[in-house]
Amino acid sequence: MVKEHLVKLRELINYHNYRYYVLDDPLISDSEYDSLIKELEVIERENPELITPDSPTQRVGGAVLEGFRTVTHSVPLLSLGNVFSLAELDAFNIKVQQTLSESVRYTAELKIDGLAISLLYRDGIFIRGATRGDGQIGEDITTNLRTIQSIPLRLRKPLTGELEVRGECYMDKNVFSELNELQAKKGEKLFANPRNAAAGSLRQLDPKVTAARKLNVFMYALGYADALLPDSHYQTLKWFSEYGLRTNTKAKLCENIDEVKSFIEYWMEKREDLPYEIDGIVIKVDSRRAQELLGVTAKSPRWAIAYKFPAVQKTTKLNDIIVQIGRTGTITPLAILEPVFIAGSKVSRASLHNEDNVKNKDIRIGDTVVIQKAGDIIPEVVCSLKELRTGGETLFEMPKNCPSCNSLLIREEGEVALRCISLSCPAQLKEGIVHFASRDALDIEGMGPKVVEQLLDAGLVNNPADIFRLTKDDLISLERFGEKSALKLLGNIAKAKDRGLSRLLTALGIRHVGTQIAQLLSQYFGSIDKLANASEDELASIADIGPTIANSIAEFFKNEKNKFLLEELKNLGVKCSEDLQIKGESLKGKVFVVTGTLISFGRKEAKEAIESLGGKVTEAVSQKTDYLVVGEKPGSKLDKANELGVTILDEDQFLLLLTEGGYKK
Ligand code: 3BA
Repeated sequence: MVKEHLVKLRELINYHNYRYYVLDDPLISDSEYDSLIKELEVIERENPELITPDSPTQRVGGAVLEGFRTVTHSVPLLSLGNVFSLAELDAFNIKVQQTLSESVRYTAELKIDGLAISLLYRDGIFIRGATRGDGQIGEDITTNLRTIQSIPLRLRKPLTGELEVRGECYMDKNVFSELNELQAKKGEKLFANPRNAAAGSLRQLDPKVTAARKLNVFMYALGYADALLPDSHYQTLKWFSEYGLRTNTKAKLCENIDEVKSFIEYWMEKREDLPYEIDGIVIKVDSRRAQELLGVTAKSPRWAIAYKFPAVQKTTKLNDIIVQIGRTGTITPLAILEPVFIAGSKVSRASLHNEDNVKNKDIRIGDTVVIQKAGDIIPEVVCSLKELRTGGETLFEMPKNCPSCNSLLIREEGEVALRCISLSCPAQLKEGIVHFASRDALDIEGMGPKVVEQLLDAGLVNNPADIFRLTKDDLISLERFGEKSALKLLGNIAKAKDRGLSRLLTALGIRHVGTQIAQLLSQYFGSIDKLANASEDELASIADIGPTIANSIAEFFKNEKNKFLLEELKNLGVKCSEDLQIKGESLKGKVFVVTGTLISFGRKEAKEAIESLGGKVTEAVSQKTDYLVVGEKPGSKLDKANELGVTILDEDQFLLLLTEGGYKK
């Protein structure tokens, strides 16, 4: 009785889910839908034995993962060739026509700017979802994909055997804007575009986070099916939809290449009106039989091509030009714009690169300017439209003094940029601290530009060391901080103490020392004291370190203020050395996986030993694995390694490899 009702209720919910997410044509209101879910939850709570994994209540699992396993795609996901002009598209069409010697129909589809995914169904139940990865091997992101409402946990029609479908996972433009507003409020890093936001959301180890990100999917390709599907790709898309898989309804079956071109031109105009970003149009030979005749090249099918749209440009008014002060005091001009939406995000600032660029392009305050956004790149001003000038425009001049600390700006010999060389410039301090806490440096989550500004304004932080003196009460005194968020940030600050020398060196922001040089110095010296005591000559004698870097490092450690800062950091318990000193390079570039119990090593020790000789240790066996080290009671990794032909080492052989490389315990 209860069971029958449950089955009916689930069917009803699935049906309305389908109406809403797949057909985009809901029959009931959100609150009616919510009350159905509530009812289901109540019945399941009272009858837990009746809960099934494909129940609509089972989308968000409880457990947080430690990492993602790898998945070998049974049919590789190919890549797509690109064309950038209609002429190139003609060339593609001619080649296709020649091979087929019959008229061809094409399906033209919007090219969604997201991430390719694969969904696997067995007997109609969703059993595994994966990223594309390199096309051969991807990551198992089943738990995250289950949280996406437009992915059915059970197909709408019975289907025996396996079905693997591919598509794109993406984030709607409005969801993206909301997410970034939230990130800004929390002082966390902003995503550059919806694509990055979707990627970041899929990579979450906690499925609850993914669930909150409201991702969406469109399915557009068949990977593998035991069942017989239509020969036409266009009909296959219809078939997907009937089975409950969401497809993009804008796809069009074109009788010839001219219809394809009209489709392209139409969507080039209208792309801004779509709720999601597209970066082109995908053109596919419609008949699967014809597709098979055409075949594939090394990595992409001969029967499909992507027509890529050019970078999006828009015009807007340039209201002002301000200057930005970088962490090292460089001054760069920045355009303040009348806000415009480009490809899903609001643009109100754009880079002008440097003073010479402003002069050469004759860009004036009050001009109407063309701005451009291409992929991941920050928006930039392309040019100004001189014919639209009214006469009220004003020329921009670089300031003589620093807008933050008022000290005289200087232009160093051989450099294009002006610089503020004051040691007590607040703007530089802010950028310096933001950098100190940033992801590649000490990686203090929750300490983005907004929070740093609050801390500086409140006088709680005057140098990087002050971060480690912050108390719960300090943080609670700030706007938007509660007990919980304060404790969380303090926890993150505590974690930052142990990041090790290499990250600390990056964080210090020594001129010309980025993450790579920092790593190199950290491996060479092992502790900050040894580095601080090295002479300029010694530094310059290290491979990859030239005289400019050597000089900059030496100067940094001579500076009294810096010496004091390092002393303070040390006293506050910040780790100034690197545990993992590379003792050799015999395993450089080699990838290891360890399985089973080793007698002479703990897991962690084995990992450190491998890393000390330049090797890398990963969790799962893949085609990238060079060695599988096998202890007692090995797991399924051994089978996998055998399957892939990975070299297998027993403990003796492993020890020999280490000692030959110069490893001593
Ligand atoms: N159709 C991306 N590849 C696509 C199946 C082929 C294909 C795409 C597509 C190879 C989109 C390359 C990665 C991949 C599944 C391989 C689309 C889109 N068709 N509509 C022809 O909208 N981004 N991407 N994905 N297999």
